[in-house]
Amino acid sequence: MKPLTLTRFMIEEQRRSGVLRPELRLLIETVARACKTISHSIGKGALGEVLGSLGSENVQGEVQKKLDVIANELLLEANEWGGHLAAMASEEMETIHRIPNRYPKGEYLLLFDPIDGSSNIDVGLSVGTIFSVLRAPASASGREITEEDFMQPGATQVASGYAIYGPQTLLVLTLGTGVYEFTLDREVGAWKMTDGPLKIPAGNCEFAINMARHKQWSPAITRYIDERMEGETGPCAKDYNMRWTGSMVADVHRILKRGGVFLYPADHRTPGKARLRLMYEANPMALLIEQAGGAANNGLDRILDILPTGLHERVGVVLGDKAEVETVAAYGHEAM
Ligand code: AHM
Ligand code: MG
Repeated sequence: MKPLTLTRFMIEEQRRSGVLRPELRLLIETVARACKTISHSIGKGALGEVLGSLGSENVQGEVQKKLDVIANELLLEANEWGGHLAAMASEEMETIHRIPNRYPKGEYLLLFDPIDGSSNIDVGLSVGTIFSVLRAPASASGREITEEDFMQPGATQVASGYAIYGPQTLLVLTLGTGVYEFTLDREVGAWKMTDGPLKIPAGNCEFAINMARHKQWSPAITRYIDERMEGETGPCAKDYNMRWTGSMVADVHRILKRGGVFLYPADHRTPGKARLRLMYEANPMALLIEQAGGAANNGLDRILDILPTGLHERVGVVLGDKAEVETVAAYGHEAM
């Protein structure tokens, strides 16, 4: 049987659920189209003069790569004129991007990390684009959208996903009814379903963490990792493997397909200090992971319940195999 295209999958989903609105379908199609263009630029590598840094810094004080800026512009341009969005926010921009007055406005809010795992760009390893879709609050109708309108817990996301630019270009998507994977068929330019609904395989003894940051870990995270490092003769009675790519999309994708757990804990020594961003990374990934039968917390509490207080807020992240993620939270609560 021929694989379903992304377009057909969403049209059938719209008929089946009666909940998926045509505007949301168009929005996802537009994001997916922009990801195709980003994939094309990344694929050219050094030949397309898209590698390297720009010499500028983003709002978080990180050096911007050329591709960070190219991908950000592509996503903004692609999504501005379609009429389904009220505003956008990006890891690369200080504040929100309102839809210009020359275009009609819709009810959705789009958030994205245009290139996640930027440190991998120049060495030709996997990077991705992560996105999250919220609905603008009803109270925002007829007035200008503000940052405050984005301050909604991740549980209210109506869709999230990522594109991963690796050996193949893949799109992994949830509309709140399971997680589906699409592969870009470069010859015809279409996204075709290649897996789904994805279910995280339970019991895979594998963790992904940046070990070099162990001084930042809380006693609970240290306990969790130490126990797993003890292997077969330790309390887990199993040998664990470690994997770390420095690219969240790649690490999360591996977990969705093969199981295991991903941890980027907050810095235990400084309240509020963490690496990953709640709204561009933690929330969209947490929705995908939960939809695939896994769990996601900040070391203690469910990520999707956190009420954001700022667009660029950072948060500790533990996600993947439900039993493992719950163990981390149990150790965290015990240590309090
Ligand atoms: P980025 O969006 O600026 O690329 O940063 C996020 C990335 C994640 O993809 C990854 O999990 C993490 O940063 C890697 O951090 P580290 O440099 O500590 O390995
Ligand atoms: Mg990122």
